[in-house]
Amino acid sequence: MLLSKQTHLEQETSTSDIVQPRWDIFSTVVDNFGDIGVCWRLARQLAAEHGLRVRLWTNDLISFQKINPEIDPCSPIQVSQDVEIRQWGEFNVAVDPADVVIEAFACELPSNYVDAMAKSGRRHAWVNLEYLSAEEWVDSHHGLPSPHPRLPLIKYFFFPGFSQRAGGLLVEKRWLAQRAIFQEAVQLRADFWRELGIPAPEKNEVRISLFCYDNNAALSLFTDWAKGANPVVCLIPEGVAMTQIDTFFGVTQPEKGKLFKKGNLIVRVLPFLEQDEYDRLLWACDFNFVRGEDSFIRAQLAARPMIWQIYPQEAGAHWPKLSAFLHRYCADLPQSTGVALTIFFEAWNTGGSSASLADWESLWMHRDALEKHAREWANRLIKKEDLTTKLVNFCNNKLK
Ligand code: TRH
Repeated sequence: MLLSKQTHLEQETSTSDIVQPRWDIFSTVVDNFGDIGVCWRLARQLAAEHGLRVRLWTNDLISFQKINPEIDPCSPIQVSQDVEIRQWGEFNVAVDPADVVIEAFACELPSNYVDAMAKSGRRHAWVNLEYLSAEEWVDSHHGLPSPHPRLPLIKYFFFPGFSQRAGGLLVEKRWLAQRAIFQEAVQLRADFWRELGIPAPEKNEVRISLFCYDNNAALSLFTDWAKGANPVVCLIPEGVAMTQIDTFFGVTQPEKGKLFKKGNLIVRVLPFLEQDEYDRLLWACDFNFVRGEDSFIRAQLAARPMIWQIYPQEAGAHWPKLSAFLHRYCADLPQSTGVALTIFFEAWNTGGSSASLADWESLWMHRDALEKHAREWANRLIKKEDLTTKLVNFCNNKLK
């Protein structure tokens, strides 16, 4: 796509390069959409808010296309939203390395690219962008160097996080202003629902988005919502909670566009949305279930109450991360609300396998406190220095 722009973006030395370092971001899709989701957000923000020239290397254009429909999966070099996108294969990274090199989530750079960095005769800021964690150890590990065992290169660890000392969170300034306007303007929200082909919320309805890993706790949630006092409309991206929709509604293959109803619950299966549209969905709903890393942060910035399903790791390594987040998030909640939220988070993350089930009514009775807290929490996050700004400053310092 737009190959003609490629020449403009080819990374040759020019006068502007002296003041504006060039960036390469490498991302591999292990599973799901979080890796490319985070890297795409970062790349766009670097280009849009910092005016930087960015190449984003990915091994999986098909997953990328799901969150950015502009992507042509057959095109190894293309430009989208001022970011040059390159397909990352063994053979095509024999390029002049950029000044700043981001290795996202320890994806391991191609050895010929690393050799080229060592031989370039220029300084490089080489950073491993780590997964997000709310744990305290992140503060002392953020920014640590790791000298290359063979070559005269140093890689630095950059840890996103919630504290002042950590690497911050991805917060897009251009987006924040739009979120505030969107949430104030009835007409904008009505237009959004119309474009999605969904009626605007009815009085007393609770509108909920649900993005999770395969999670049997969704069954008890569906049961609660179907029996509940208020109508619930639950919006689920295609491919998510399929087994639970099948089991609860007795359907096979719930496809996008389909609607299922039982008692006071309506479930609608949505197409996978473009990333910005998904952000809007989070802004528009009363409550969001999210997962992984990127939707987790988007839900917090949406200033709406949310439940997070953390990416499950072997030997339960994810539980301390979940507790560390809850410890921060619940610190300023009224005690009874914090307890109810913690119980729900834990039940949701055991996937219905523990004795306690995700009990919606016990959580939703705290609606007012949860909503107030969600607004305050979002404002607090927004006031902090964002990840992209911190990363730019960090890398500029390493280039000096
Ligand atoms: O897809 P995920 O489960 O990604 C995970 C996590 O990042 C996890 O930490 C990592 O180890 C694993 O991937 C490999 O959830 P996450 O992080 O929320 O990423 C989803 C992305 O998809 C996010 O950028 C939002 C985007 N998205 C859309 O663009 N449209 C949609 O309709 C939906 C539901 C999501």
